Amino acid sequence: LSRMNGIIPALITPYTNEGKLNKPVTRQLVRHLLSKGVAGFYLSGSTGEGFMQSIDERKAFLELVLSEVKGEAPVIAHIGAMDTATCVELTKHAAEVGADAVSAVAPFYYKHGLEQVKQHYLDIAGAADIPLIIYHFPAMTGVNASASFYKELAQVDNIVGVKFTSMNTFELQQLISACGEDFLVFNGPDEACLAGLTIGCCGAIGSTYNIMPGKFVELYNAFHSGDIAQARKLQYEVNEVIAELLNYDFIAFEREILRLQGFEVGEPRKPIQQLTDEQRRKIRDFAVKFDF
Ligand code: HMN
Repeated sequence: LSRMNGIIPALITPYTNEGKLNKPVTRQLVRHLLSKGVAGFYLSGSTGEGFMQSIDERKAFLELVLSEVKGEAPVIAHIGAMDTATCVELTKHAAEVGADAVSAVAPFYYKHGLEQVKQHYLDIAGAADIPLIIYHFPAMTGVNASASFYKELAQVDNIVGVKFTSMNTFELQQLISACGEDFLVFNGPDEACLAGLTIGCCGAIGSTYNIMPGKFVELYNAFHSGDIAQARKLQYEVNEVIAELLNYDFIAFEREILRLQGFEVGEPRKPIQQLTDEQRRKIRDFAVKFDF
């Protein structure tokens, strides 16, 4: 599991012009990211548009990525869904096909109590013999679980970590402190990657590692070699891009940057923003000024 320490892109799902999974471009993107030194892949999360895909597509995409990665880096399948049964089905599948871990957001839309949320995670953890990384994303799920909630779940054998997508660094620190050294806590907001590492995250899972993998791997390495000045410089640099990204839907922006980098990953699924020609021009003009 320590293989998961490092920078892990929440992989964009490449589509064809017809909106189907794009196999050759997926292979091309995966190889490229591996060559940049990423520590793994996180599939079908927010960035991967997992919630806008059928169960069969999520399974097929996982199998596709595994067949290209061939054990060179860990592959984490986000199996989160509104209902427990879907999560259980996807977890069993992920274990069968050899994913390294699964991950799940809290069940969303309906307002469940924390007892129900806990049971949901216990059901997923019990579905198969595969590590589970809980995905903490209170802004989207409305589930505001605290350090003590995760401390309890961390006692379960195959619940191995949390991906923490929130800017609340105090809550992050409390979570790491409560769950202990062996528990894997991944930083969620890429714009605060260095902050997360400083607080004690073992790595980071995020969307902009698709478009700036090299910079973030360098940042991670600089941090670990004690060169904080260099790590900070890199964080400031990537944040210029993230500040621009925030003018758009992040998925639409990243797909466009990937296209400019030579990866024809296709359009995001509606209702995600479809860029106008004017917006594409603006992004292109921005991108030429920046060395990805
Ligand atoms: C995922 O599940 O796809 C991502 O890992 C989620 C990730 O934490 C992203 N968070 C959000 O989109 C809210 C970040 O990578 C984010 O896109 C980035 O920090 C830019 O704001």
